[in-house]
Amino acid sequence: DISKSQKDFTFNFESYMYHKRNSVNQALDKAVSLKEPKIIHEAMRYSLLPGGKRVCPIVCIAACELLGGDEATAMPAACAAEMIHDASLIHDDLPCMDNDDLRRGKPTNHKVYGESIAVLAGDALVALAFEHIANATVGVSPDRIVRIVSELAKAIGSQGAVAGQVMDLLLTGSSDVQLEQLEYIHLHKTAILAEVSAVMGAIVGGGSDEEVEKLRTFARCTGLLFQVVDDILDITKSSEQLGKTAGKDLMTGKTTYPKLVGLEKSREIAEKLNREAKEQLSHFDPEKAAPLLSLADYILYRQK
Ligand code: GRG
Repeated sequence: DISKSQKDFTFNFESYMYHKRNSVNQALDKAVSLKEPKIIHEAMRYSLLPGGKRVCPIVCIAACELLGGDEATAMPAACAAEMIHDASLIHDDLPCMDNDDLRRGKPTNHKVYGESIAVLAGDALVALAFEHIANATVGVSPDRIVRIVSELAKAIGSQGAVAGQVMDLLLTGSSDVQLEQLEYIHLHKTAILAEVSAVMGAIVGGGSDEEVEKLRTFARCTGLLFQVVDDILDITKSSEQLGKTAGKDLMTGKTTYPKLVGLEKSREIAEKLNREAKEQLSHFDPEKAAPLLSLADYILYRQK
């Protein structure tokens, strides 16, 4: 059927992302209004809006829609994922962590509001994420809501993002990081939020246990892929800029995939992760799976 296959190929990923990003931004604006005390809500809104790419919330919505749910059902969980993402960025930028001055092209939260407010803004965003899921999710059974609260809490705690961050801190400066350790850090620090976003979307979308696990694996592979491609771009971009073969990471001492296994093997790993991710969706209607399939390709082929 030519018209159907043409439709598959003409799925407009850029336009899909643009429209979903706008919906997410509107929902976040409403979810965090300027209440008293003003300064803390200002600090929360400063990091939340207008924000970054919104990949995690879009993954959450796309997973829900893939299983027949609608955007509104997934929106509170999608916003919660972004609140957690931004809280972790605020904390990660603090002087006691990465000590960064800039984030998304503007001064970091603590540069504007001071360290105490920045710590509290992160804490308040984490708390709000759970409050928002509990209060704003409509048309989902209580047992499914409890499941997503549990999934999200586990994903950010000492078995999840905190574990990834701790391992990263412990291994920073070490010249002997193994591939398994690097993968552990990326899976826990970075991939986990994409993973739980997909899982939450699948659960509120009414997915079976099997469907939820397929989406979990899809997002875990895609999240790790994001990091492998980041490492590859780091090295290829800086060698272009410097006209040398040594990438930026080689000078800063950061452990990366190309440094551990070489550029060619890193590309192979990236392609394998992309295939593994897409395989998870092979039993779904390709038209309905188009947003997530395109996302996995976009992450593999991105040039910046
Ligand atoms: C849950 C508050 C809390 C803390 C957990 C601080 C910490 C412990 C974890 C840090 C996790 C961290 C900073 C991971 C980096 C994630 C990452 C790849 C950020 C960049 O994501 P993009 O490119 O950014 O999606 P935009 O700006 O587009 O949103």
